[in-house]
Amino acid sequence: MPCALLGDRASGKTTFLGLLYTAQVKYGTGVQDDFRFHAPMASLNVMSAVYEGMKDARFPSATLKEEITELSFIFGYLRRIVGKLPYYIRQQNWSRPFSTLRFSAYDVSGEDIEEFIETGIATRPLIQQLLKSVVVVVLVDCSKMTTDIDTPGYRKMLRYDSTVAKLLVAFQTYKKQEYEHLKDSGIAADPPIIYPAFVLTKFASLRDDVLARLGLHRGFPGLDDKRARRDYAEALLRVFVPQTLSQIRGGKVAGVSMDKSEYFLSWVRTETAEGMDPVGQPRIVRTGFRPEGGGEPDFSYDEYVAFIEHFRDIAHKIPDEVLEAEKFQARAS
Ligand SMILES: Nc1nc2c(ncn2[C@@H]2O[C@H](COP(=O)(O)OP(=O)(O)O)[C@@H](O)[C@H]2O)c(=O)[nH]1
Ligand SMILES: [Mg+2]
Repeated sequence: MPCALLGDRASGKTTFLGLLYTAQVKYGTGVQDDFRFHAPMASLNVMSAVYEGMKDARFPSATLKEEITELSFIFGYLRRIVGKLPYYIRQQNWSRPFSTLRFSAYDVSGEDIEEFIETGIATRPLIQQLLKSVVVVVLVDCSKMTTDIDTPGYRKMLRYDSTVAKLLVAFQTYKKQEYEHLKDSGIAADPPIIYPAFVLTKFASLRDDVLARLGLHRGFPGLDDKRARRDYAEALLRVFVPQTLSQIRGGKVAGVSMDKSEYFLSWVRTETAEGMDPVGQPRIVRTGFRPEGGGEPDFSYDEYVAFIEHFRDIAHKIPDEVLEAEKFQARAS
């Protein structure tokens, strides 16, 4: 299943992928034998390089231009029925008994997407691939959240919001057309659903005056209280990405519905020089650090595990009709 990870430039996409890789290494080597993480060589190299850098207290250097290599990865979740299959079959090919989600990261401020938003014409392969996505994860950069609406960061946030909202409408319109094609060719399909999620990146950079203005306390609610998490996250998103939030909360467009969204945090603990504004790149705080190496970045590990687990249900739920649609697309092109 194609899935999209949308982020603005410097919103923390590369860092997110590096942390996801880190979390997955830790999680996957634990008792979790029913989860698989897979990535093309180029992406895996980037993610593990980011991880190695973080073990050295460094963030990835900011991406100034569009990413040359496309970053992507696959989540695989063991299907429940597989328990009944003999061991030797299970061993044959992991992609079969696993439900998989194929994520690609997109720089929303990149040329291809800008052109698509202006013209509405989806000729570029990247855009066609993007529109096929069934899952949409929107990264929102908390360091750009400010009560001062006269800043470049705030203006960038508004522009990002408008672009993502337009993309969401385009997803729905595309899904609707795909559904009509299927029906016309005699394939019985359920009305399409899009599965959205938000990741609040650089959460530790969220400013106290922003929280105070919105009447929010400092701590984000824990993973066991989904409702409180949604309320907290939406209080922020309603102010900083209002159009995107209303697309996601707005229900159906062109008969295509949005599933209930989930909200996740990403943060990395950084060293702060007391009484001074940090100069240059912040240094990452590590746990279990030893001078000879081996420290791990201190980050929101539990949130990443929750992110991985959230998509388990979705991966199993995505109906076979979507697979049919993929086959249909393959034949048509
Ligand atoms: N303090 C803090 N800074 C972050 C975090 N994530 C990213 N950054 C900063 O934001 C910059 C851009 O992040 P990056 O992941 O490269 O963004 P991308 O352009 O969307 O791939 C990094 O160089 C860091 O300085 C975070 O969790 N905390
Ligand atoms: Mg990047």
